[in-house]
Amino acid sequence: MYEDGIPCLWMRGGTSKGAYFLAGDLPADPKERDALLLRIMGSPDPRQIDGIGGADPLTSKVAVLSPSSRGDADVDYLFLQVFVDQALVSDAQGCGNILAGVGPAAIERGLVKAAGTVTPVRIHMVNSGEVAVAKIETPTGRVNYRGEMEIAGVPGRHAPVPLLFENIAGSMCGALLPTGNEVDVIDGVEATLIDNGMPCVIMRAADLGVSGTESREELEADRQLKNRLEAIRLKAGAMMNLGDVTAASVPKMTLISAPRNGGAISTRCFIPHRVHASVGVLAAVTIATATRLTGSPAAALAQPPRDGRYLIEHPTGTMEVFLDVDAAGALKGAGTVRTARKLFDGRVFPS
Ligand code: NQM
Repeated sequence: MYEDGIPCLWMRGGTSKGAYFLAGDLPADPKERDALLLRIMGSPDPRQIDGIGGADPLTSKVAVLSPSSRGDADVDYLFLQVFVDQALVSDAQGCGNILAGVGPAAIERGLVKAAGTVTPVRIHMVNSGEVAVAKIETPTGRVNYRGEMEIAGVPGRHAPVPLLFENIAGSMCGALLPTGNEVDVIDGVEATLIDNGMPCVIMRAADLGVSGTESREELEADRQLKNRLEAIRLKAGAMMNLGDVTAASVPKMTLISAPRNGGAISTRCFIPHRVHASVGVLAAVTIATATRLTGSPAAALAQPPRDGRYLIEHPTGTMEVFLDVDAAGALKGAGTVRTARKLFDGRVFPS
């Protein structure tokens, strides 16, 4: 089977890279589909040498696109995290970086027609059931990837892809604060268990014995820290209505400290076992949201936003997110700007 390969678009979305498929080109049965994706990516293997995955969770991602099942969206987007060194594929989270490539991919594949200079694409994020709007430059009726937008963690400049989110609070956990508390104490560590688009556990880096300025490599080498975080994560997962998260890529374990480069807050994010090279889009929105909760450890460390804009500091720079808050202080929506690039369009051959 699959002697002729499977149509596959390999794209960078924000600071991630992944394989974009049409649902109709993959098996309908999720078990069969996941087994196939593991073979395509080359997992489980820390080097993913026999597959197209990049040996990093940020480059071992899949977007499955289909015509939208809903009247209020143009395209359905199911995100799947293919673990690198375990035979696991998880749909327990969305991905705001891979989302940046969904609008372009939907236009490339004819699921959405380019309409004018900028084509708004309404994307149903199947993982959470919410809709995001991406604005894609289509000046000549085709996607334009070239431009002047620079994002931290990606060399060069590209066309901007603005992303807007609505109603993402409680996307995977049922409520913004699934425990009902702004702060809980797990294994003696104060933590905000929060989901404004991404389930996150937000803790002071200092409470875990680190400064929060360490590099990705330094933190990943700290076995004691990783064991402590995993023990907290397993407890937090159950408290966040996520059940047993042993095999899930959520919640994201986020260490925060005071900003150092003029931003709102500094972050180091375990996703959940490797450290993010920057920060996830929906994770950044969720972290910004936590800074608004007076009981959260994030509030005391954070600097106030400028015009609703929060600069989230991360290991390779900053990500700007915007929170739309009404006069009563209620969150209405969120947004950010990413870029995306079509890298390769072809057929992939599973082993
Ligand atoms: O939070 C990685 C990424 C993500 C997730 C991760 C993301 C988001 O690609 O929206 O984008 O946290 O596993 O940056």
